[in-house]
Amino acid sequence: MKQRNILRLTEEVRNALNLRKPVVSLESTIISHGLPYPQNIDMAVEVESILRDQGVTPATCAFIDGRPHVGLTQSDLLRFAEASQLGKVHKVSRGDIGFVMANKLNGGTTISLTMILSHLAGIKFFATGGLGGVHRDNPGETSMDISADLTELGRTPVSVICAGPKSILDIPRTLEFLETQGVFVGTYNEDKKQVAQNELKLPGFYTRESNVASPFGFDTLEEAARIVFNQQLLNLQSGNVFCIPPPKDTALNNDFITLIIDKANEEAKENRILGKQLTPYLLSKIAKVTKGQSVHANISLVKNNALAAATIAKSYYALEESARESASESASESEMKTVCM
Ligand code: PSU
Ligand code: MN
Repeated sequence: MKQRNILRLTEEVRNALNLRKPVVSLESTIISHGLPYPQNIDMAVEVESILRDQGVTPATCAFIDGRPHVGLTQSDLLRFAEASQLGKVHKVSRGDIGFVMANKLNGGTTISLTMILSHLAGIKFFATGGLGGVHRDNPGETSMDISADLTELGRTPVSVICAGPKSILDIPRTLEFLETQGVFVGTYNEDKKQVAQNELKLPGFYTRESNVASPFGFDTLEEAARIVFNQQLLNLQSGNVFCIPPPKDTALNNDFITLIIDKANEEAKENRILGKQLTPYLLSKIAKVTKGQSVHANISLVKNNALAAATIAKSYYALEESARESASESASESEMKTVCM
C-alpha cells in the first residue's frame, strides 16, 4: 500500500506486522487532551507494557512534526507528553490531517484518527478509554456536536475496545447514530449474567452500567474475536465497538458521578464551550470536582481495556492462522489430486 510508506512505523511494529504477530494500537489524544500530566505519560508507558507482557506489540499513534507515527519510542512518548503540557499538541481527527502534515505540527490522534492510521498500517485492534459520541444539548438540540469517532467507525474496519461511550454524552443518541452507521456494538458479559435480551447494560465509562441496554453481548473475549473474524470474511469496511465494563474496584458509583457530569455539562453550556474543546473541558472539570477520582478510574479502565484487547487480538490471529493452514492444506490436497489423475 503506497500510503503505508508515508507512515513512520517503529521497528517493533513493522516486525510484528511482517510476522503476522498480534498488534494493538493506542491513541494519543488521551495523552495530550484527556489526562493531566504526569499521569498521562505514566498511563501511556504502563499500557504499552501491559500489552508487551501479553506478547502483543503496542502501537501508540501520534503526529510528530507533521509525520504520522504508528508506534512511538519511549523518548518520543516522553517528548510528546511534555509538548502536550506546553500546549504544543493539536487534537487531530480526519479533517485535520492535511493541515497538521503541511504545517509540521504535533498531533494527538483521536479514536477516529487512530483508526485511520491503524487501518493504513494493517492493525485491526485498538484499545482506549471511552468512545466519543453525540454530545448532550449544548446549546439546545441543534448543536450537531457528534464525534468524528462515530462516522469513522462506519467506514474503517478497526475494532475499538473501550469502556463504552463516555458518560458525559447522550448515550441513547450515540447508539442510534452508531446503528445508522452500521457499527456493531457489544458488551462483555463478564459476570455471565443470565440476562434477557435488552437487559445487558452498556458500561458507562466511569461506571459499570449505564441505564442504556447494549445492542449485543458476548460472554467471552474469544467470542469477540470470532465476531471480527466473521465480519472480515466479507471484507466489510466498518468498525466494531467492544465495550468492557470498568474494573469493579475502581469504577465510580452512578449516583455520585451523574450529578457531577450534569453540572459539568451545564457549566460548559454557560461558558459556551464548543467543538474540539468540549470533551477535554468536561473531563478536566470532572477530574477537579472528584479530586482526581475520575482520573484514577479512567487510567484503570484503559489498562483493563488493553488487557482485554490483547486477548481478543491473540484469539483473532490464532483464527487467521488456522484458516491459513486449512487453506494451504486443501490447496495441497487438490494439487495431489491433479498429480494423481
Ligand atoms: N478516551 C478517554 N479519554 C479521552 C478520549 C478517549 O478515556 O480523552 C478521547 C478520544 O481521543 C476520543 C475523543 O476520540 O476523546 C473524543 O473527542 P470528541 O468528543 O471531541 O470527538
Ligand atoms: Mn465534538
